[in-house]
Amino acid sequence: MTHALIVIDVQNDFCPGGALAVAGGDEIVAPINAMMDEFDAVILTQDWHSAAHSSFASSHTGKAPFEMIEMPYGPQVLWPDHCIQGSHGAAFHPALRTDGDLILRKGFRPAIDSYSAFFENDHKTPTGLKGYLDTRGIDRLTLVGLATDFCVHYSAVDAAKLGFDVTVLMKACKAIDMDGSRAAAENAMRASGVVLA
Ligand code: VGL
Ligand code: ZN
Repeated sequence: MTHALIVIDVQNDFCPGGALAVAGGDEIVAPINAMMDEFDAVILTQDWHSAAHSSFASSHTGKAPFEMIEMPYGPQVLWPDHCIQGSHGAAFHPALRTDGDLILRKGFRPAIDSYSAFFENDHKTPTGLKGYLDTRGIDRLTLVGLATDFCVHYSAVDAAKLGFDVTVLMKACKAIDMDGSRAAAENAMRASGVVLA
């Protein structure tokens, strides 16, 4: 099998000091760097939002971060402004190796969020990653990064649905964990056939 490492959103805004900091987010950088050479391909994703993105609470009057809203494509958590295109917060953690094969940006369409590296939050609009993996003959994926319960979770479930052999390396992931989202994500990933290692 051809085995790719997919490093999800290891960006300043998801690390301590960032706008949507995940506790211990920076602790996974060294282990991720160390494992990169073991894979046939390394792909990094980058959350890459337009300013005033519709997933930001600040774009909706009277709404606060971490509230839910109903979008045309379904329920959406409202986030603090984060990972704005070209900002320091959107840059990869400075210690992360970025000498991988592909950097895939997502969440750049103002009207729709994209947790998954494969589909935007309507679960229909493709990012193009499947085509990239297929044309390179990659059939096995290991996912690491931030956050376990959002972008890693949705990417892993979509990857499994698309037929990839998927492992999430839990020790190289960190969760936001709002309202039990970490446990729910672990259950959903297992139910989709993702191996949690
Ligand atoms: C993420 C919330 C909003 C993530 C991205 O990378 O898990 N979470 N945008
Ligand atoms: Zn985001």
